[in-house]
Amino acid sequence: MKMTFRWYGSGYDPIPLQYIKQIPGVSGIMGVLSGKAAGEVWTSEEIGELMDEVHAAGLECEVIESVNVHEDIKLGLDTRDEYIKNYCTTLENLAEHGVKVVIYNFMPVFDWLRTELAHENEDGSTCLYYDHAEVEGMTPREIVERTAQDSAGLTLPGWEPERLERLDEVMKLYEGVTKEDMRANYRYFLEGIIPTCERVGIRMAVHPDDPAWDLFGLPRICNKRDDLDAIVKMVDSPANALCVCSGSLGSNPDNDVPAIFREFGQRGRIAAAHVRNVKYLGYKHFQEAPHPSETGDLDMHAIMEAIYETCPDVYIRPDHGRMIWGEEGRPGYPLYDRALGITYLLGLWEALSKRSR
Ligand code: CS2
Ligand code: MN
Repeated sequence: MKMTFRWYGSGYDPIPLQYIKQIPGVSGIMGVLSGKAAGEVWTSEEIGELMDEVHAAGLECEVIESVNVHEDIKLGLDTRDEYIKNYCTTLENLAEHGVKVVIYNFMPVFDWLRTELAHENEDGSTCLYYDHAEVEGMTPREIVERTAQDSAGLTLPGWEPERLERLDEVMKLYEGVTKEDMRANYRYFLEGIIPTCERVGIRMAVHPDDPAWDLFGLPRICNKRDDLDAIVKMVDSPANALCVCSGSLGSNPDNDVPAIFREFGQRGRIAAAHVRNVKYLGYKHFQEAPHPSETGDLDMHAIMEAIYETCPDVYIRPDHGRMIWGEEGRPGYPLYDRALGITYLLGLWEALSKRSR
């Protein structure tokens, strides 16, 4: 297992690499070129600059999160071949610089979605929060505008301005696109990129839909066990793998998160894991909780045990955190609470490893 930390790059992430290096047990970051629009090639030179900076801080960057998939690929438009070609070039360039895993998602239009980015808790901390009843009363544009307003001037993953400029147009393009169509488009994408991955030694790790249910009538096809099963079967290669995210799948109490880790770990199809906790507040209504089991509804010990026993070589990160101790920054991606999460997860890991000896 390698413990990592998501980092958006200088000028995009308020957290200095040196602070990440100071968290005990962190081997590296999950990095990204934040300035890149979906569909653009990441050049070897640009990737090299990121790597030099990260390595100079004494950290590794073996995982990229994310190389975003252009909407035309998800929609199956004629222009997709060009974007798939670019994606392959980016993968080749990343491999040249030692990247082993690329996390991505295949969510239509949005990445993760919340109704509040700074929900106030009694203890004065704030967290990400979601209430479906509220979403049902809003248009996609309204939720996008609210999110942009609440994000402290920083762009959140999946909410890049160039993507959102086209929001109405893209929502229209999705009209009539069924889940079956979406699966066919997904398979086409995988068939286009997995041979390159196999050749250059990269594993693709798809991140599940967050929250784990349908939204605005969009064809979401990655939010339960059977979806993950269908995806890994589309192209049966270890390079076609998963990034299992406990908090995303766990937003839906019908998903048995430890069992999902165990099954796909045993099948050799988990390349990365996001490990965080959620607290259920009602039907399709939750907030993000601190990492320890006792503060939320997921059994974090059972999750870490499933990872330990079935896929001990994965890259892990604590995913999101609350804002505590007066920290200001990118909602969901604070330093302090994610560092606490790491320490807790490493504590579970040490206990698991010593007990099994
Ligand atoms: C992640 C997602 O940090 C996060 O919230 O869980 O944004 C994830 O990085 C993307 O969906 C992967 O493409
Ligand atoms: Mn996640």
